[in-house]
Amino acid sequence: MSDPVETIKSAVISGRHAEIKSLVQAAVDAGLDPNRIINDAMIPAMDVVGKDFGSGKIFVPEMLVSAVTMKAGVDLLKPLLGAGESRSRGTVIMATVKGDLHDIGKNLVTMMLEGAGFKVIDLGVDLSVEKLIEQVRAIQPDVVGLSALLTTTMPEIQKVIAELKAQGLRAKVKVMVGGAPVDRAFAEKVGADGYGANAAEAVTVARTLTGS
Ligand code: B1M
Repeated sequence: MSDPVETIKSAVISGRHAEIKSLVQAAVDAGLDPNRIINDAMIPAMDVVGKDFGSGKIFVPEMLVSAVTMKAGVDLLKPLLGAGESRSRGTVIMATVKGDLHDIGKNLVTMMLEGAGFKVIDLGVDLSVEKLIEQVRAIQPDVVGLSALLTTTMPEIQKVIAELKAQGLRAKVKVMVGGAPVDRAFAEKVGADGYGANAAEAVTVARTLTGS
């Protein structure tokens, strides 16, 4: 029998979106931990896809089909991951910054935070500084979570933090940042309150920031 982790990883890499739900369901039925399916199969698959794209082996359409395949698998797992705590640990708004359409990582962080008991308001992708500020005013979250996947969009994080300061909102909200090109040094440099290297770490950081 083939290893379900390897089978799912290979399905995401080759973008076999019609098959993914039945493969993931079979793995769940066989008792595989949903976190393992995401962490050991799907995320490493996207790393392979990224490397293949970077080396010119595949192009944007293939990368997109892999992303769609991963999303279909994650959607199936979502209810299983969200069965966590019932009391709210605080409110988080999540968004990818302006110019950035990569939302798989943000969606995973959102799911994990929800599973850990946070109320999460997902504002989607490509959020302008102005829109974010407007939402911070309206929602008054405990934490603003910003995700950036492109080196060209990372500076948007700094712009959001600067505007929060300029609008007198910085002391009222914690800022957590993440995304593949973002690291702790960058987070510190731009004055974020926390940095999560992955979705699980994001939960720990959010709990620390909210004291929950
Ligand atoms: Co794009 N892309 N892409 N892409 N893409 C990358 C990021 C790239 C590294 C690929 C490469 O060249 N090797 C490269 C960026 C290079 C750079 O900036 N230096 C790249 C490029 C160049 C582009 C385009 C410019 C390509 C083009 O059009 N020529 C274009 C830009 C579009 C735009 O945003 N304006 C583009 C487009 C796309 C698709 C639309 C086709 C698709 C995205 C679909 C979607 O998201 N709905 C796509 C994909 C799939 C990727 C790769 C292959 C995979 C990203 C991903 O989903 N990873 C990516 C290569 C790679 O990263 N290996 C690549 C899996 C995901 C679970 O990980 O998002 O890192 P990640 O999230 C992690 C952590 O980072 C962390 O937790 C998550 C879970 O563990 N995290 C946080 C994320 N956000 C967080 C927030 C937090 C805390 C933790 O707190 C708030």
